[in-house]
Amino acid sequence: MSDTVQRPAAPSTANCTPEQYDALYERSVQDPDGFWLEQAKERLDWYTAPTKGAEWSYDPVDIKWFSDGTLNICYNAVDRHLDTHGDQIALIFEPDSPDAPGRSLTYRQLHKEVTRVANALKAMGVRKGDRVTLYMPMIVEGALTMLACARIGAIHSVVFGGFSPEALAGRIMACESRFVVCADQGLRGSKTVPLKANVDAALAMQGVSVDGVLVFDHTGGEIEMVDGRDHWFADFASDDECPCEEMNAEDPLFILYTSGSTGTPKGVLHTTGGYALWAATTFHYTFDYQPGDIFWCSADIGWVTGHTYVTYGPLINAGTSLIFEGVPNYPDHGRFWDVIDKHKVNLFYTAPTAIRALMREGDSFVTSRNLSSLRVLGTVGEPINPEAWRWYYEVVGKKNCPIVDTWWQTETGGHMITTLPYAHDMKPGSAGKPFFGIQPLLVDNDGNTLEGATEGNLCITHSWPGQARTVYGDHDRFEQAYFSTYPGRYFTGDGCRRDEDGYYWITGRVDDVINVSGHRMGTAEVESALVLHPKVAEAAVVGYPHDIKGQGIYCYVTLNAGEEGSDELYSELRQHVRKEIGPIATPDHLQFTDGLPKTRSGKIMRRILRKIAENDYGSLGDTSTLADPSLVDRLIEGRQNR
Ligand code: 6R9
Repeated sequence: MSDTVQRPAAPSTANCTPEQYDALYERSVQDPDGFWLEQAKERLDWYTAPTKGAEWSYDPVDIKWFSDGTLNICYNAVDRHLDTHGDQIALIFEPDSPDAPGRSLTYRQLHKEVTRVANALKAMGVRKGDRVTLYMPMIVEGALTMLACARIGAIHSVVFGGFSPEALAGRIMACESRFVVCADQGLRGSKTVPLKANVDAALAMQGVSVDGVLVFDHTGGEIEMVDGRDHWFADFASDDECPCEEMNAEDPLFILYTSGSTGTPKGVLHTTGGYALWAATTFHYTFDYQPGDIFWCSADIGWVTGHTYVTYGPLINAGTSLIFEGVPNYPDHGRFWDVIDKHKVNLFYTAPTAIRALMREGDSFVTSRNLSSLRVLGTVGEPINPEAWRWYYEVVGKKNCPIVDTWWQTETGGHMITTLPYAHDMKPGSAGKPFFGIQPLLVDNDGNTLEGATEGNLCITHSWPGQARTVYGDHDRFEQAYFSTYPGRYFTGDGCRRDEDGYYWITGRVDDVINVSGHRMGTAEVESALVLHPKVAEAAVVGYPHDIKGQGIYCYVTLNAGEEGSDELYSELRQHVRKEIGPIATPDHLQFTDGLPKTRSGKIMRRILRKIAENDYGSLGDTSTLADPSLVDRLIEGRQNR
């Protein structure tokens, strides 16, 4: 049926052979507590080692791991390596422009810098349990600030630097954050990103106010500083002493906002011990991390991938993590490959959308580079089409590098389903096998368990250490969103096929979430942004297949009485969404319509809207229940394809 690509022979150093995978997986599901308590002691340093494993229930939802253990994740990522790895490079910074100076920090320097940032935060008044919002470019100071928060027990909430001031303000308010950390500006593809100006705009909005803003000088661009509120990092006295706060394993570590089917983004909350263990263990096994390896994850720290695999996973393992501020196509489409050659990257982790975009530019950008340092290649964020997989494997990896297609989510903390480099054969397009302790379950729409080779909705049964614990400030919403569709199970929102070899193939979201260039976007968020416009009466947003982005954003819009759709309004609405959410939410297509297809009870029939956006009219299904069946023809006629 599907072709299989053989795994490379396991080198003697391999972290996991096929036999070890089978034995460890078996043990991890037979005796989860024993297995994870053992891993917890092996991979982390504790002030008080835990004796309790999982204490969990999905009905009602209450999840704890290692609840009698205490530790500090910053200590685990930094301090404990000083004696053994003090002079090893911890972070490498590669700037946007290849001509600008880069930077690298040894573990000793990292320790010093993190301590300085932690002391600056304390001087601003940040205390254990406080929320601190980060709005940073991809520079080492982002990772430093995450670690500094963790060091003093503050909860970080990183907001992607591409989000608008409106989106930033919403996330500051939602977790009642009293502190913001930003840089003056960021740089992407030679363009500046006005981060501090966006913070100023966000803080000028009604209901938003903070006690302090910490600003890093990155570009030296012109910005305004508000007296008493804004502080340059450089103005704080450098003080190298700052003890790590002893945290309970279940103390909150971070909040990260992510899109769901309904409403505003949810503040997914992760706690300290379980998350640290999940980051450490998955990084070790999935990438077959070996001491001395240079690891590069191209994700922004504004996403969970950046949290777990730019900052925490590599550093807890005493690895070297590369932070790249730029973009894949500046100054040309060979930039990624230049970065790999320059820093001799061994383990590279990126998204299918980047692979597809680079593949389109032809092989010469890759073949003109050396890339012989590469050993393992990873992908994340969305299903990878077999064609892009082949290109990554053959052209980038020269058939020498196993590919790990890692399926996971903000809510899962780290990898959940992935092949391991020397333990599993690969199937292009399949994420592969469950990670240790992960028990996937496929169910039909009524929640019935499906056995064997089958396709259904992907749930996870037993809890795992890296699992999110709640939605910050709204536990009901957490229960509602993930545990109510199929009671007693964690429902991922993804559809999935399991083949006869037990390999999992993620088919995409089955809810109203779309995946644009690997970024999760709730259709409801785009709809709310559209209806904020004074001329818009109603909006329905769906995803449709897009060659590069995976999915594009297609909006159906009805206007208020007396308003007419026009080219100007078309552009205005696209700009409007951009402003409300950020450039990643810019609609690809917008169709003005005199109505939306609704059932007689008033429910929008998105299935029909999706089919029309996909240009697939043959299978519209039953339209007889529509309040106005003739609308469908008008919608098809007005389909946008600009
Ligand atoms: C890590 C991350 C999660 C959603 C997830 C799924 C999609 C992620 C994937 C994948 C197929 C993979 N997804 N990895 N689909 N294959 N290897 O991306 O987190 O931003 O929360 O998105 O992304 O649909 O449900 P997040």
